[in-house]
Amino acid sequence: MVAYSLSQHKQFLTERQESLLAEVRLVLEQLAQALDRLGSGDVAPGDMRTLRETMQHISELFLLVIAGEFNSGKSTFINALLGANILPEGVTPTTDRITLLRYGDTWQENLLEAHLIERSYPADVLRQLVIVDTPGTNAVIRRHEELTRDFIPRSDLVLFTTSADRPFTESERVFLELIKEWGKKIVLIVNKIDFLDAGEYEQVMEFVRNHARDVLGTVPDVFPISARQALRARISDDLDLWKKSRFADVERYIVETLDEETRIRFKLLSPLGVGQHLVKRYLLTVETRLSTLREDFATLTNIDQQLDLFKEDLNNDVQYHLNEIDMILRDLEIRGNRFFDDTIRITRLPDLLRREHTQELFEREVVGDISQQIEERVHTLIDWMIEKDLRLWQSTTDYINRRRLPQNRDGIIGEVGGAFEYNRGALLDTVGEKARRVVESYDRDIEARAMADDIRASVAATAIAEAGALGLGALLIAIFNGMLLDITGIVAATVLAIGGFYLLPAKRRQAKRAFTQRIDELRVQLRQAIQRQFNSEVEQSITRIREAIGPYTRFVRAQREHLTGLQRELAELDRTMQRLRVDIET
Ligand SMILES: Nc1nc2c(ncn2[C@@H]2O[C@H](COP(=O)(O)OP(=O)(O)O)[C@@H](O)[C@H]2O)c(=O)[nH]1
Ligand SMILES: [Mg+2]
Repeated sequence: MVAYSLSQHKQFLTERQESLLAEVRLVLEQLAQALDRLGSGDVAPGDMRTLRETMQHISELFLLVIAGEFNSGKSTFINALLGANILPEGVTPTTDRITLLRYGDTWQENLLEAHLIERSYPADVLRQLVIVDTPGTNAVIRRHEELTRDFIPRSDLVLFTTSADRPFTESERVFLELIKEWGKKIVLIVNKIDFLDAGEYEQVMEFVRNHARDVLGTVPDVFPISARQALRARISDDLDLWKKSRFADVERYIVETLDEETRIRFKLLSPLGVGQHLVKRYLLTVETRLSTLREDFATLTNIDQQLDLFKEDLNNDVQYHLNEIDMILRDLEIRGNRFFDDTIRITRLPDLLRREHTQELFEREVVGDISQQIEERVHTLIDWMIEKDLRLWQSTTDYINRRRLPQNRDGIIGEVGGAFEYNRGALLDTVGEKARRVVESYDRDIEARAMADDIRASVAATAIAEAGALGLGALLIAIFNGMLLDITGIVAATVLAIGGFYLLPAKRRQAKRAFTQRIDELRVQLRQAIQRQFNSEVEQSITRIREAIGPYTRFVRAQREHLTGLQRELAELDRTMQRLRVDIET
């Protein structure tokens, strides 16, 4: 096998071509790395293979690919070009393989891949290029279409044949679009013009040009020919028929226009076309994912805002209820002072001496149901908080579930969705499931009891240490008893010595002052304890929700960073390739 290639032609490459070649290699290498980073499950294996093949292919001989619908005359065209019946022609699609024709001193045949055969033949035109015969596009024989399609990225120039008797079919249009997507140079061949009279000929050419412009954006070189006439003319040396075949133009194009310099230029452009096509494709993947992530992020922001709102709401409510508790304590203070005014008097001396009776009075008139009143307030808060906590879990579950709904995955499942969509889906399933279970098993009573216990313990531990587990009423009575002892001591003294009388008003004042002071302390301590406890309950509840959705949050953050980086990188590669393209073209 004689291999002519860009690298083996190195002595013919100018310094500039050398450096462009190095740049093309580098940018493709960078693209391969970027696609690797996108994740193995996220890049279609075919695309990775195509990229690798393209990189290898840079150093191979110029590849001229003949594509077009089955029976449009591709094989006949190549035979005419080589001047011999090298390839089988026929109206039935007999071969489902691609044939590579290379220069060789002798006729040889090698099977390269399952559907790729290589033949050598001593035709001069093959010294410069490898000509590829494809089975063609054919809606009926899918396999042919696949084979041809997979081969397109490797080509450096595509000669696209359409048959003049059925020019530009729908499947040809689709196929041309594909060739264009890979950034390939295209030349159009309108074959079998021997079928047409002059009028038809103009019509067909007009039709082909218009459609080519629609699909490609520009009108490519179009060569109307009769391959069959050209082949016959070649074999029988029939000059008239040769002229009729109009084959000379296309041959000149291949042999002369496609000179060494042009071939090198196309050869350098070809991998860029592949690279840019892949960049576009995966930029789209990245963008689709980023837009999914943007919505995910919005969902997380919503959940966050809810949590903040919950905190704020609860804080307001706690303040309100604390003020109410203040009022209760203020009333207590007023009642207490009145009680001291009423009871610490000479006229009440007999009562004062009956301590138990006085204590009962104090309990009834001053203490009353103050414990229950305060507890009620606290319970209202607890109930509010439990309700709100449950509702937070419910709406979090709803938010998560909305992100797992199948319609959110539309258009991104399958090839493009890849590992990203799979991981994201699995994650949302787990997180959503967990949140749902919390909601389902939420027991308000148990939660409320636990919270009440916490608050009681906290109040007992910090606010009113003396009270221990006795509760507020008991505490107040204990305080009162302390004062009462003091006062009864005075009362006893009063009975024994006249001088004690004068002490009584002072003692009353002192008792009132002390009582007020104790109530103030109580108020401050209660306020602090309740506030602290509720704050910590809110934090706990928020932390629990944050932890539950944590894996999702982390996924969204990490992926967003990762994909934003890749997006920048791919866009940069695209710019580099665009610049290289311009460099090569000029
Ligand atoms: N009339 C006419 N028939 C042609 C021409 N070129 C090829 N054919 C015939 O069209 C059929 C298909 O040709 P072939 O080269 O096998 O087409 P392929 O399937 O595209 O390779 C064969 O019978 C050829 O003889 C042409 O220029 N004019
Ligand atoms: Mg054929």
